[in-house]
Amino acid sequence: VIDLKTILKEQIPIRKNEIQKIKKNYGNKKIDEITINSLLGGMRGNRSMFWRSTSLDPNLGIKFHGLTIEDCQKNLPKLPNTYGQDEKIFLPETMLWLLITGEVPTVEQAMILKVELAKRGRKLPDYVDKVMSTLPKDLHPMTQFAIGIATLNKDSQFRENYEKGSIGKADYWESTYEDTLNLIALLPQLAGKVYSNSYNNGQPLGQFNENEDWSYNICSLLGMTNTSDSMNIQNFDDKKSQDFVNLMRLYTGIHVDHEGGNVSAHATHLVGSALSDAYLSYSSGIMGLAGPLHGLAAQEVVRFLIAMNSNISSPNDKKSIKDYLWSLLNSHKVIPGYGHAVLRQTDPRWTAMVDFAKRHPEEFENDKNVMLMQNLVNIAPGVLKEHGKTANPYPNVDAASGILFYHYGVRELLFFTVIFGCSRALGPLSQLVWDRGLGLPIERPKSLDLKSLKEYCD
Ligand code: FAM
Repeated sequence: VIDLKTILKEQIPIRKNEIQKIKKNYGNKKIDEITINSLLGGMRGNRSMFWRSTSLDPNLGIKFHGLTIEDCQKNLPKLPNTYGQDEKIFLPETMLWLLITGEVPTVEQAMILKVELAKRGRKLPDYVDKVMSTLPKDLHPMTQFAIGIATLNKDSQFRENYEKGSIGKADYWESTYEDTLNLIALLPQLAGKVYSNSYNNGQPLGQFNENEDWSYNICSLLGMTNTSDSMNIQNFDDKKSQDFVNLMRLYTGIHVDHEGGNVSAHATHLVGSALSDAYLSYSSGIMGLAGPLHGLAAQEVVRFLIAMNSNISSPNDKKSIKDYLWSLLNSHKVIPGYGHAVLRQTDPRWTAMVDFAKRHPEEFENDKNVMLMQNLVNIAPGVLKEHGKTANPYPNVDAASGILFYHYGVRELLFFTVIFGCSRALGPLSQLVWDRGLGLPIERPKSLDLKSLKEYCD
């Protein structure tokens, strides 16, 4: 079978049956205990959520249906006639197939999905364009993005069918699938619209090319390719243009999901559990991604690297770097890009981004910020260990990602998170389709008031 929807149609009853059997036979089995610390501590570590496709291993990092990032780089197929394709980088379209089906697509399957997404993404509906054009140019890019996504719910097939009463519970997944694919397909257009609104007086910087892939279209709509689709605002030559598109494919391919408990994924899942459609659900995810403890970290790292470079004589000056880090820690600040709530080793997403820089030495050899970013990994973990507080002294993904985009000219730090938001749609929305397919119920944990909490404290 080569069509994603047909595969899904076959898989859903099998998996639904499996889940029903698990519920029936093991429904009362204990998985975890809730402590007062977890109740008051952001539910850290509570195993209380079903997330079908990805799981975060503290040492190996994120796994997509059991595949690490390295496995995905090796196994996800490369597609013929792809602009400037880099052999080590997969297209997010292939990842989307993996997330939804649990299987690595064939080249043919991935091609069909790529073409289908490009078709669905070719035009932002006029009413969305209009709504977004009226937004103040200085409205936060993530607010614009969330508004654009929520506005699309006018076209939600799920919402319309539900209102008409024309579908039953067993059919919900099908229109959710349609909404999901339409939304993902339109994200390059929405990101381009936000970028031109915020930084180019609303004038388009590029146009959508139906023959190209999803990440290429993000770049061309930002005006950042040297092809005829784009204004080429950075004056890229062929190599730089292709490298930038590959950086975008890499970034948007590995940020798709980080299991279910992170704020953007959990928010999408929670809102979706009320049968809100894919557009409303994911615009809530975007609102969460906009928070400084979640999606904004990459921009903090860029600020930190630039500030440090202007305070030290050279990015190779180990002693000054060490002193700078201690001065941060001694003034009770954190070292941005280091540490993680779950990971206990270097984030393999960081490794993949740094590997990109290492494979393009001629591009980055004179970039002081990228040099500093690479040197820090040999210094910051030692300092953090000596400091003695951090559970994980190693770099997380944000330590590398922002500064690479910055290098290519994306200098509008507030915009980084919009690119993150394009990528993050793929995981939580795949889950939403399965939430409907499996008929998962509305989320409704029990909360405790202070009086009840105190009753546990005797
Ligand atoms: N620099 C200095 N101190 C740090 C630190 C860092 N990079 N990471 C953790 N700590 C401190 C932390 O503040 C806490 O101190 P207190 O006991 O005084 O509150 C202590 O070490 C124990 O924290 P933890 O258990 O190791 O980390 P948490 O799970 O509480 O927090 C992070 C995890 C990511 C919020 C934290 O490591 C941090 O603030 N890192 C720097 C900011 C950053 O890079 N954020 C990006 C996270 C990224 F992965 C993402 O989600 N986008």
